Amino acid sequence: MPTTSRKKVKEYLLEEISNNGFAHLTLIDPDPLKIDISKLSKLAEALDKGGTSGVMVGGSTAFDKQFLDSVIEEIKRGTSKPVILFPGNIAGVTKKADALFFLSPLNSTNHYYLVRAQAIAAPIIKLWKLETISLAYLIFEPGGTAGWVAEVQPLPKDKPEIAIAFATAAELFGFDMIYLEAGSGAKEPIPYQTVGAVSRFVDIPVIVGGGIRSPDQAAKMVAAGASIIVQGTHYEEYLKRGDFGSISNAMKETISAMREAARVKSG
Ligand code: 1GP
Repeated sequence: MPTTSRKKVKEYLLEEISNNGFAHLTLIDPDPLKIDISKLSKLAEALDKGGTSGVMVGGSTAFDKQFLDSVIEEIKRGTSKPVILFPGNIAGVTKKADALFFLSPLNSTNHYYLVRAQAIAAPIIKLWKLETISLAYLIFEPGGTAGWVAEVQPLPKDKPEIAIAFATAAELFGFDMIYLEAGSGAKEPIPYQTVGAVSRFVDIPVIVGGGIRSPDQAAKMVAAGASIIVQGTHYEEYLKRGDFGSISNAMKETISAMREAARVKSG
């Protein structure tokens, strides 16, 4: 979908949230060691059919720019939903995407990850006129690969007051959205109570990801107040089996469980 003929991505996501009570994003890690590029357009088609709202592309260890561009091209062959970059470093930035989560891991202890990498990339992102959605990225214990790479002091999962403090600081700084991250492939997602406590306190959309596998977990995140649910590993596992029909069906089940949770919540 050409960027000129469609709504801006942030506006589109906010509309999804206001119309359905949530949005769903699927994360694809553009790491040549993890992804079979020949399957990506079919994967994107299956995810689209299943009802995901868009595709995020990014990872902590990806650095092959040419491969990143090809990943985006292949995804776009399969879906017209927006492709949003989710960079772990400057190598994760390209103008081929529709938008970019301009993110800072606020609980990092390293200036490079907090703001210097973003500063290096910012002027070119602006010249490209690539849409940016500013994102406070809060990484919870145990931190996973993202937490290790970005040198974070992971937020405790069972201390909502600390998560609320960081999330509120993000809101007052003017970030567009907050991402509560349990780490890709986490055994357990962030506790629903913590997601609920943060979502009730802040007035900007809360994204939740990491370890969300079942429709029930996704639905409970929506019930707790999350606005956007991110899933990656769950669909990567189907992809390894080349089972595209199951990907669509699993996504449909997830979306319908989330819809029901949103209906109950608003009713
Ligand atoms: C990782 O939160 C995302 O940044 C997605 O996590 O791979 O566990 O779904 P999963």
